[in-house]
Amino acid sequence: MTNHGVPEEIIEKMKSDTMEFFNLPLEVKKAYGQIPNHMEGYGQSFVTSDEQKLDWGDMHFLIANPLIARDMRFWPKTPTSFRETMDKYTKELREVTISLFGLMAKNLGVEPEKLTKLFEDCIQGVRMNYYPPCLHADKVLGISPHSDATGLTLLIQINEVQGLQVKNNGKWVPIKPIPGAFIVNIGDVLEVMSNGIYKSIEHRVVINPHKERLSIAAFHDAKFGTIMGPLPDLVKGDREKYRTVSQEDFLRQFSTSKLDGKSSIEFLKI
Ligand SMILES: O=C(O)CCC(=O)C(=O)O
Repeated sequence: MTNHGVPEEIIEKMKSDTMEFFNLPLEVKKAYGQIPNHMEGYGQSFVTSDEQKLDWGDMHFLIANPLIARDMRFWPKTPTSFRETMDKYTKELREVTISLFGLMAKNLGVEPEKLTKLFEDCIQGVRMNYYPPCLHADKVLGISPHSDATGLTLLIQINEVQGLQVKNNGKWVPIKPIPGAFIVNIGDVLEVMSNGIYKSIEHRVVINPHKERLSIAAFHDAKFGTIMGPLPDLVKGDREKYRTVSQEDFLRQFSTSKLDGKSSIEFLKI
């Protein structure tokens, strides 16, 4: 997505502060490390067993919205501008996302508010990803195949190293970053709400043998307390194709499982 209206200096500052954070010594980053039974912080996610082959990357995950859900223990103080940068960046992205939901609702033939009201004051999480180079790049993945347990994800690459791939008709297709553009991924929540009209996209990250890669993914989920199921206005005469669950349960199940393609949403299909 180009022409999104997010000021370039805000995007560039977010990129440079993230890069600076990952460049800090390990001991400093570990001060913001994950703690048991918690999704946020620096480390690895989706680890369910000691035998599991880990993805080839470090991540730092933060909840940016609602403001009351921010846990500042995990928000880096170095670089000193990080917290302010993250605050500005995520506010801009929430606005873009609401516009997108409004347009998508129109596209689905319903009033914009039918979708936008669910995503006002949305749950917004941000995952910053650092993928080091690996000489045995063909033996590892930066992130295993998955679809996002979210409504919409807005993704940027920090540097120009290609690595993201999406699955199209059973084949992995590389996504070439366009400078200044966001990659917009449809997530499982939107697939369920639209009763399968919009499909979440399965994606993965491959590793470069010689160059590091960095990216920032911002996930936008419906507000706390939302019941996640096909929207009645969209089902109309059709049958409901997905079960209805609480969004919190869905997120918990996703974040405590190993990444495995679109398995989380398969589980909801009727
Ligand atoms: O690094 C990327 O391009 C994708 C990141 C991603 O899929 C994620 O953080 O869930």
